Amino acid sequence: FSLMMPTCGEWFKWWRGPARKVTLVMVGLDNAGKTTTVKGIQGGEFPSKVLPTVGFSKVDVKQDKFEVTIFDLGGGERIRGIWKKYYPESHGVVFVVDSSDIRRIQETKATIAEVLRHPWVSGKPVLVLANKQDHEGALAVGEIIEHLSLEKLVNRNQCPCQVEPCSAVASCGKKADGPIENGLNWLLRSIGEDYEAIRERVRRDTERQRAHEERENTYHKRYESSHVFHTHPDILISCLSRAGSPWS
Ligand SMILES: Nc1nc2c(ncn2[C@@H]2O[C@H](COP(=O)(O)OP(=O)(O)OP(=O)(O)O)[C@@H](O)[C@H]2O)c(=O)[nH]1
Ligand SMILES: [Mg+2]
Repeated sequence: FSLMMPTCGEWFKWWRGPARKVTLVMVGLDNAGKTTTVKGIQGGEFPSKVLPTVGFSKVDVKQDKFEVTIFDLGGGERIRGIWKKYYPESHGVVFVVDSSDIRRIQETKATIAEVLRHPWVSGKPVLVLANKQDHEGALAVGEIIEHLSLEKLVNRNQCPCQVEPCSAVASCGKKADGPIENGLNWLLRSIGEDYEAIRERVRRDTERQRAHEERENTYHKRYESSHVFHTHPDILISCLSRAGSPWS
């Protein structure tokens, strides 16, 4: 499921061309290490305390010829509903797994399956970071692939995929050449090799999302106006009188 390599001429044309804007969405269960990973990509020192992300945080980084916007989304169960709002504008996905949390591996499996089969995600490149490898007893890459049935999942959804074992904590404040950097470079290269097609896909998905939201708004407006109709004072009075109101 890997993408075709471009020719030397195409590479040369690309390197001489303008910087490419890429949007990535970073998802995964709460506590997986997404925000710590993003801090590492930004090149900062190891953060002494990382709070759970409520909603999202947006980070801009420059990587080679790419201007990258990363949406680091909160992974808490009640926040996951917002993830899909970021799928249409994303060129690729980073899914972070806590490799040391074997108790939640089934939840991780169900969550990644839901992300990859979403119509605004399938077909796009996905980087899976098997994080927290510094923990004793962390699942190795092979075990993660097996537990998540990843091969079947990416083939079914036509998502080019790479899995990198890493430790976001260990990579913070270090020169950017570790597994997270390798993974990010792979993801950007995959997007770069198919840039025009993915850009067109992003344009189409964003348009569909807008149309979908407009339809929902119209529905809500209609619902609100019918709600107003049902609470009309005359109707309220007639309900009260049926219930044996003292005024009847
Ligand atoms: N040992 C170890 N701890 C890590 C690693 N990455 C993150 N952590 C710790 O795991 C905890 C959660 O990290 P976050 O980066 O906040 O996780 P998150 O995925 O952003 O969580 P939400 O924002 O709630 O979705 C923090 O205490 C981090 O210090 C790692 O590679 N190794
Ligand atoms: Mg976070």
